[in-house]
Amino acid sequence: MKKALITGITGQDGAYLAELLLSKGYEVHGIKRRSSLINTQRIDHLYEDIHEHNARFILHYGDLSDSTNIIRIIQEVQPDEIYNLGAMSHVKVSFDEPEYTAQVDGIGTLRILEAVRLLGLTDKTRIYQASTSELYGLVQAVPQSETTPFYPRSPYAVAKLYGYWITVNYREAYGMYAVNGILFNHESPLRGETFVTRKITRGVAQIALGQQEKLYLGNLDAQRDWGHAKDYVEAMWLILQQDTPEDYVIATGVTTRVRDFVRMSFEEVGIEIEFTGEGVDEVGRIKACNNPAYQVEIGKEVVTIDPRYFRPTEVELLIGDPTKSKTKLGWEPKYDLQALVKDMMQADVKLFAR
Ligand code: NDP
Ligand code: GDR
Repeated sequence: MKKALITGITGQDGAYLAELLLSKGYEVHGIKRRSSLINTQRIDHLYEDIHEHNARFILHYGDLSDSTNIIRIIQEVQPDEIYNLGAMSHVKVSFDEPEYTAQVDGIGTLRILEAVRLLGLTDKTRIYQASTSELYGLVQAVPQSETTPFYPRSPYAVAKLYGYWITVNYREAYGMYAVNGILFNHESPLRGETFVTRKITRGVAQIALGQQEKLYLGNLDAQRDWGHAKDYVEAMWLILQQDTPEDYVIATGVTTRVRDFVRMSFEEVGIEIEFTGEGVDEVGRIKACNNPAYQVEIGKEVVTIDPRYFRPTEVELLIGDPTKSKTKLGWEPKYDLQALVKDMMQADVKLFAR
């Protein structure tokens, strides 16, 4: 039985990846942080009592800022595959916590690589590093591929740049199977509540149900290449199953503005929205409602710009070129944006209707 170790198992991707690997027959180990409240909601359905024989889902307390802890867990588990998904993953928050972000997202990656090397596991353990389209930052060329130059625009992206290159360096220096998946934005009903897509689908569901007045957002012009996390964890696994270790872009190749994601989310519940005004004065109002289940007021302002959500330096346009992953990995996403919005909206309407 293959053993996988996932850092960031309590996060969106960790939860979907754990589910996928369990379905493939892996023994799955995950690193979770100690917190004052239970933080395992996304993986509770996978939990198995460790007192039972043959439990295939095992959690370990740990933190990417603690080398000794990382070394001990890797030594104990002796994993065939490590998926390093743990990170302070919020771009805006990284401007408030730049040093911590560097420690965890940058040096944390080094801690994993170095632990595998020190423990003599370089021939056994394959390592996946969760790299990001945020590396491209300020647009150099589109669509962005494995050969597009990087220009990171946040402490998060700069820390991930270190993670990217130290992974490449350990591969080249020590012959390790250590690879980067350069994943573009991927979302799901499990997405953290403060990322823009989930903030929108939660807000729209609550506005439709009469539980919230309006949605405050930042830059509506930003363009993102959004896919579904379920599809993207399949790609992570494929990236570690190849004969030669290489880095891959994972994306849909389609980009959409934040404003249009808002529009599509309202449409999903039968509400038409109209945007007027410019810059910080732009607002979104309800134009029509074709769903008798919702008593919304036509003309009501439901989207307002709040500059507090602007970033000191923004990434305006991301659109990935998935040619290499399609041809070499045979990877194709099953969800398009419409199907993603539908999945998220249905889940949030259900959540708030309860
Ligand atoms: P989440 O924010 O949902 O999950 C992050 C995970 O990392 C959580 O389990 C979190 O634990 C854990 N974590 C945070 N800090 C530490 C730490 N100091 N030590 C150990 N674990 C820690 O992110 P996603 O699941 O969306 O993303 C997974 C990875 O992929 C991240 O590295 C992210 O940067 C990267 N990525 C994500 C993309 C996306 O669109 N989702 C695109 C490209 C890259 P806790 O639950 O306790 O907070
Ligand atoms: P991103 O995701 O920064 O791309 O990083 P996020 O959803 O936070 O922002 C996407 C775009 O939407 C704009 N935006 C807002 N963003 C948030 N969070 N809240 C708002 O109210 C809001 N209004 C507009 C942002 O300015 C931005 O342009 C995500 C994370 O998962 C990273 O970890 C990952 O590496 C990248 O995706 C790929």
